[in-house]
Amino acid sequence: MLYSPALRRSDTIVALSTPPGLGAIGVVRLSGPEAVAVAARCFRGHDLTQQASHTVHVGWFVGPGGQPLDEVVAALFHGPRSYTKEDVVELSFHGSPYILQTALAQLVAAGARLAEPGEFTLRAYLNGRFDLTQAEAVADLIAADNAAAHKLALQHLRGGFGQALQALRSQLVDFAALVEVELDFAEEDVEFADRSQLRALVTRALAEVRRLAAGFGAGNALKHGIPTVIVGRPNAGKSTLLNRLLGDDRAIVSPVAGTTRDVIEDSFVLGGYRFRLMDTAGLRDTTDLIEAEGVRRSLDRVRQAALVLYVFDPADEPLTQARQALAQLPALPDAHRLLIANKQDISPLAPEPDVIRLSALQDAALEPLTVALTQFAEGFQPAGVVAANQRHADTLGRCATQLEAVQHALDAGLSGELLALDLRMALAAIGELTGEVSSDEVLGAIFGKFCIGK
Ligand SMILES: Nc1nc2c(ncn2[C@@H]2O[C@H](COP(=O)(O)OP(=O)(O)OP(=O)(O)O)[C@@H](O)[C@H]2O)c(=O)[nH]1
Ligand SMILES: [Mg+2]
Repeated sequence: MLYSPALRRSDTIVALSTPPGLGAIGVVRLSGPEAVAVAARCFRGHDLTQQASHTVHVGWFVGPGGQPLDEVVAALFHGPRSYTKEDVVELSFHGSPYILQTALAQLVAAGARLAEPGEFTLRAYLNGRFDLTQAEAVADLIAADNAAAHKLALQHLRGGFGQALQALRSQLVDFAALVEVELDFAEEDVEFADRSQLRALVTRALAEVRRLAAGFGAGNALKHGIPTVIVGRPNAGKSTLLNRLLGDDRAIVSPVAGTTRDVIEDSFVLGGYRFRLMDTAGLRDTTDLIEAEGVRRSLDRVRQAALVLYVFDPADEPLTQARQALAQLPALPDAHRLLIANKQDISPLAPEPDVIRLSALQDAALEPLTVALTQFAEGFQPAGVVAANQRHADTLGRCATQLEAVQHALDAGLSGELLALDLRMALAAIGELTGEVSSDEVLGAIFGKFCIGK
């Protein structure tokens, strides 16, 4: 869906802001120039059009045929001191789907239009309440289902992400203007824009863009779960461990070596962090085609994981061999590797500093492992604010390319015209990130993902 915000911003919009279905309370929200007037038309009590901002009023909402529908509380927020910076009215009803549907229809009849998904937040953005990365953070905040994702969204909502770039962008704008002025004096061969200062600024912007982009993997992992793979030889108890961590009988467990063939994936939250856990086929040389494919897939997951859990049964695989196998796995250079000696109830191992010993089958709590997992997650937190979604990562990539082009233009002493062009493109890329430069298409893609009423 494409937005044409300019056409629609004069509309007064209405939507249910609480989840559909039965609830103690259901909130219907109005925003726009006619918000108070529309609400007042359906409200018996104080004349809402005569009340001060930031006040609440108890009264009756009048339904079809002038019949009272429900006793409600109306909260008034006059723009710009509201979420959308427009006049906003929030009506709290008893949470009956019948009442709420009827009320919505009544408010539409009284002059409001049903809101599109994310339209309240779109307006807040268009009215300058926050930049685009903050608007996106509102959606992330609502979707956050663990403490780490919540913290990340909150950082973005506070504006940490856009602000640093906005500051750099406005300095670059000044330089771009100076370079363009030079073009007007091309004959006279003057330089208004100090090239070494410009270079330092571009270097700083590039460093910031790269830092934000580098954190994307971590930011994304915190949102969707830290990719954690369980590997080891067949029968080591990998699937048993997965089931225990998930608290669910997700994977088939059997004494037959080679039970798991495909990757089994699910996520769980531990200590406020989400882990995306993958159980894999046991690693061994095999002539069985299907099992060999399973092993190939296991190694594929190892290559993508931030955390590799190597499970072994000391009775089947001596410690030194397990250590070696773990070290030889094709994991990412910064992936964290943990060695887990399983089946301690039947094949006990003496304590070793690099080994977590447990019995996935017997232990009431998997304490040493859960402690290690939480510790890892804490250390995994990216420093400062980082890119959190694919759009940010893509746009940051383009910013970096454009800034590198500016750097190159400066190094090569290219003409003012070319430099000005590169600068303009770099500015456009940064502006796209913060929303200073935005197209309806971008806005549609972002706000279309919101729920209605936000
Ligand atoms: N005694 C004991 N048995 C265990 C423990 N963990 C797993 N087992 C048993 O070991 C056998 C293999 O367990 P699985 O979880 O299927 O092993 P796996 O590593 O997933 O095996 P594959 O899928 O074949 O690679 C099953 O019979 C489990 O019940 C444990 O801590 N103690
Ligand atoms: Mg298995």
